[in-house]
Amino acid sequence: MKKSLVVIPTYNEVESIGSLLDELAHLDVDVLVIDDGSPDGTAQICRAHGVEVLERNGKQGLGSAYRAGFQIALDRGYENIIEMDADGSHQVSDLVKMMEWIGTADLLIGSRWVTDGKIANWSKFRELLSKSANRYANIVLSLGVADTTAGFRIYSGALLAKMDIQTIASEGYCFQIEMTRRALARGGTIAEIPITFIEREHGVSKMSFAIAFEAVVRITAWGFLRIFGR
Ligand SMILES: Nc1nc2c(ncn2[C@@H]2O[C@H](COP(=O)(O)OP(=O)(O)OP(=O)(O)O)[C@@H](O)[C@H]2O)c(=O)[nH]1
Ligand SMILES: [Mg+2]
Repeated sequence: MKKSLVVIPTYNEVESIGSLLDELAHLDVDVLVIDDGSPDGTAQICRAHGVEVLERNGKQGLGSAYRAGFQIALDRGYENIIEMDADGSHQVSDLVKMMEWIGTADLLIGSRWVTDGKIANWSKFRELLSKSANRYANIVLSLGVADTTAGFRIYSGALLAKMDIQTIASEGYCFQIEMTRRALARGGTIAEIPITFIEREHGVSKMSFAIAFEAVVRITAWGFLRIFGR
């Protein structure tokens, strides 16, 4: 067993998963794919690459996929737990840079919205949506993190073990914001490392109105709880 586990949630990523796994094979990491019964055969591709797949019945959401994958990582005692998308948005070359910072903070975030962070292929609308969500979360929750919705991260096992991940309720990209809050609440330190985020060229986005709506509702509710105490 290696020290680091890369947890990759997948739903219909047959066009991009193979090349990602090929690149990860050069790194000193184990890989675990959480596939929600992708009808396109994503899981078969992973197994053909010799990669372990947790296959679940039907699409159960990103949050639930990460909870399942993180629990396995903790049970096995990995020192570093890495999360990464399978759609080509997160690059292995950036992961290599992020891994150089292991040990300097409990949570390393591959960030689009710090100096030298970049985005490619994104519509102005998606850029505005992401920036607005981050700005709103920071105003309401004072997180002090430029990219709280980022899904490209390295958690130390020690921090993740303290985070009671099974009680994280969010399902969409709000999951990332809730995990950021929880990390800070448990005394975790956070550092952001600039990455180049490339919007998917293949496959279908799972971003939806429901996912954005969940974030607005939850952030607002957490903001009220902060102001009125709990
Ligand atoms: N296991 C599992 N994986 C999921 C689910 N929803 C999305 N994913 C995966 O999570 C990663 C991020 O999902 P994306 O569709 O890229 O979502 P996004 O990054 O917010 O939106 P786009 O990049 O615009 O498509 C990808 O690897 C998806 O395949 C799900 O319900 N279950
Ligand atoms: Mg994506």
